[in-house]
Amino acid sequence: MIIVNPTGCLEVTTTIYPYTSWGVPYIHVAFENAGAVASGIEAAIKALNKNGLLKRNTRVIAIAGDGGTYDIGLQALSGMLERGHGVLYVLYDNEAYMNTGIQRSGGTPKFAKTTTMPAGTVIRGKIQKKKDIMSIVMAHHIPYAATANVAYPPIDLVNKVRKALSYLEEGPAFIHVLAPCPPGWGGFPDEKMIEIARLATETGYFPLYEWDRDRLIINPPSDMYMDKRLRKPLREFVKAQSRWSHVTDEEIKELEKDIEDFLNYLWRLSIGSGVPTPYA
Ligand SMILES: Cc1ncc(C[n+]2csc(CCOP(=O)(O)OP(=O)(O)O)c2C)c(N)n1
Ligand SMILES: [Mg+2]
Repeated sequence: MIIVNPTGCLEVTTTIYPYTSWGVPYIHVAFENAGAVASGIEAAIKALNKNGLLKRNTRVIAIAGDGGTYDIGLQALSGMLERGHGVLYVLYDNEAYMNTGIQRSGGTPKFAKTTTMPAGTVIRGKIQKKKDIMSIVMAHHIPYAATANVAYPPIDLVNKVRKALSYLEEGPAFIHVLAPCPPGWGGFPDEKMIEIARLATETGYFPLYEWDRDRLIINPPSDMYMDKRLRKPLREFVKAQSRWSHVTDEEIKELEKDIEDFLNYLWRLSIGSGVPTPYA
């Protein structure tokens, strides 16, 4: 495999000169062009294979942050998806530009405070909702897209990566992974990171689902949490983090309503897929 990684926390923590954590070919690219560079590498591998100069099926995996994907890299990503390059693109979403000091991104959720959207009495943190990046990706009708969460590595995340790689002959695959940033989200020690990540799914805030050849499948345990009664209260997730320490009960209700609406939207998409969700 060849890894393509734009600037961000993953790059700064794994490539500190003169060391590297990568045991495979790795290319560091600019913030905005992971999709374009990955496309070029994939096309080159195809051409070399065709000419008999390479006799291997080398896979190309791009791994980029939310800033590099929702915002500055979106055009390059869309081009890659639209041209149908057989690349796995992994978005690790820590919900802000963390490497440069917690600036808001399109992936930052509503009311979360960042250094560029601090919370006061008038502005309550981020004004806008988190961008629905999965729907944007799904609109390209690529063979495979999925959400995943670092709290569920086996079986869910690992299986999704395997499945995504097995689809690359057909075209691009995309995995959107929620990855909490303890210093950026604040209010909990590093060792609670996985617990916080799990709460994101248990409260319905970050549901797990797959877009598998144009069918939407809601995955366990999210399928269970489609039933409001089985979801954990959103407050448990929100109040554990200092980025939301200022939010009022009314504001939590507003966030809950957005979750309810989004889960209903997912449910409606999944109905047509022929894979019924048990608890909706
Ligand atoms: C064109 C450009 N603008 C700004 C930067 C500075 N910069 C480097 S990393 C980064 C934030 C990356 O955010 P994200 O993609 O979410 O990754 P994270 O740091 O959160 O892992 C910024 C703004 C840059 N490298 N290039
Ligand atoms: Mg980020």
